Amino acid sequence: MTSQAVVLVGGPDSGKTNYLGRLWAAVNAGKGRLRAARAPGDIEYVEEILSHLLQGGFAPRSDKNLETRRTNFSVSLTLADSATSEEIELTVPDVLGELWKNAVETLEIREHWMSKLQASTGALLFVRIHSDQNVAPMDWVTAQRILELHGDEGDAAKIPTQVFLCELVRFLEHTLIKPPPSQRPRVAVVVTAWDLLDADTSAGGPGEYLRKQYPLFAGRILDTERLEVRVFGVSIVGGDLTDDEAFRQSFVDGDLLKSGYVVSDGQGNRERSDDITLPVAWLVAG
Ligand SMILES: Nc1nc2c(ncn2[C@@H]2O[C@H](COP(=O)(O)OP(=O)(O)O)[C@@H](O)[C@H]2O)c(=O)[nH]1
Ligand SMILES: [Mg+2]
Repeated sequence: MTSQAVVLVGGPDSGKTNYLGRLWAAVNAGKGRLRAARAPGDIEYVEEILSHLLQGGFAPRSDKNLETRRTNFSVSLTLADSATSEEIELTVPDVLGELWKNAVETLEIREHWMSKLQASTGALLFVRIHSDQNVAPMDWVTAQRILELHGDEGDAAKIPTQVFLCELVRFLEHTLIKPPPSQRPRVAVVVTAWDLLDADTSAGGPGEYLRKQYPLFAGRILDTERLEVRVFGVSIVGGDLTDDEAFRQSFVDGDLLKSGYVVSDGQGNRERSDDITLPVAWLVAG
């Protein structure tokens, strides 16, 4: 048995925790491409996230119990259609998005997480639609005005989201290890809260969404020669539990395992699947 480790990276509020909870529901039920090889050591953590979803709400970022948890969550997974019994270890460092934010802002990453990254062959990189933590790049005039008002502090000091994402790609380029025999490490860019998009934008697909919203980042992931990158759009339950009461009600009355979907840019047209494990399955399928 060999084992591969993949990590979850992304800024605060990018959808990591909620995706993990939904992913756990799917791998535990064993219906998707990826299945749990056995129960994780720290099952309470994912069960707690899941219980929020089952009660009809996203796991809140303000939940101190979840956010201050310092466990290094990991679960062993296997591929349903694989002939071998190869196990894949999914590792979630710290779960605190602030870690990645600090790493980019200070160009420093704690030794412990550095070694986690250096032991991983792939990563899920999260970016969320309509997050209030997203920072748009400023045009020159606005930047100038903010500088006049606030000096070096305030919004002018914030790193635009797409610059942040490019920096994370750079981290991954320099740390992820090649999976055997000699392929490039894979990075699945997961665009979360896909359900929040209007029909037109959604129809364009996740690649097109990134090109419009974060052109610098979209170009960066096309250019990289060290990584193999694929973009996915994900809605963990298929709608918005926060602001859409009608959806929330129908979701609570329905089946969590039948909710949610993944979109990806296929061969010329868009592919949609109800298997929420797909981005991780693609990472490890090799
Ligand atoms: N509409 C919608 N919102 C989502 C989805 N996934 C996450 N969110 C929102 O994103 C917020 C942050 O998610 P969280 O998992 O806490 O992000 P983290 O800080 O990266 O762990 C949640 O509170 C939800 O409001 C989704 O699939 N659909
Ligand atoms: Mg979180």
